[in-house]
Amino acid sequence: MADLDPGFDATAHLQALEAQGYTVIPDFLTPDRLRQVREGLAPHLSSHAGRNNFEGLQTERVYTLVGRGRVFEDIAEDPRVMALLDALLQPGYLLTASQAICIYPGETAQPVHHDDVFYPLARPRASVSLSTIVAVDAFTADNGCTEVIPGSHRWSDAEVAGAYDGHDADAPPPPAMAARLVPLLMPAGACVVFHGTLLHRGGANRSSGARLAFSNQYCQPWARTQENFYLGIPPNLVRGMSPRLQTLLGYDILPPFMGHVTASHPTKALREDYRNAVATHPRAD
Ligand SMILES: O=C(O)CCC(=O)C(=O)O
Repeated sequence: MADLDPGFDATAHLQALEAQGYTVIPDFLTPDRLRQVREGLAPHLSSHAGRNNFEGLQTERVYTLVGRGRVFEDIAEDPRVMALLDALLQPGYLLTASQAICIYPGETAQPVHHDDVFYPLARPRASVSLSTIVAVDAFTADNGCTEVIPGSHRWSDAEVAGAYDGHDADAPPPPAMAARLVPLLMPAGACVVFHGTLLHRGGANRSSGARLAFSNQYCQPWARTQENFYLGIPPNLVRGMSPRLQTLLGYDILPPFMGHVTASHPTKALREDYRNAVATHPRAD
């Protein structure tokens, strides 16, 4: 993992996260990194669309992004994001989702939601996850930029009622809730980091160009992840990843013994000579 830039003011970002539920790192990706991201994504785009109003019928998502190239591996363990997560999540936190989101012209606004809605824990509460969204195209007022409700990370269950809860992706948000959304206008390369409890949505794309972004999301080490990376990323790929990234993907023990593989450390299962202990089962071939 690269070293933490000494100019990065983690304290100021943590204060913003505490106060408003989100913070923006404006210079997150260099122009060269942005170029690598575009090149890495190009082969996976222009082939499909979302399946419902949440994924976006005029939106293209590329899941399991972290497994699709070295540049995405590096970004998933960016030291600035890690510094913020180290302060907000327990050691051993996990990558829970990693996807590109390309919102095409004509897309309507996504349902207002918060990203850790599927953990059945009463609000207000601490977030179980934190999300990042990186603008690959600049986020403008009309191209589908992310919209957030500042301070909503503190809202109670009653206050978030009417937001998307995983059931009806076509239901509009309560007008009073929608009125509080503010657009995140960000230059290409900027990254917003926000609490999993913060209400937000992808905006409508009323422009003539696509809005490309990607999102890595991280959760507490005891929470179930959205993406099943054990099956989604072949073990021979994970074997070549950094120890830090392997931990983010769940190849580590949460003390005292969560995550063991037949009583062994999970990285042993990544070794080329690993022999699965139940491989003698007649149905294992
Ligand atoms: O694309 C965006 O700006 C937001 C997407 C989002 O919040 C989601 O898909 O969960």
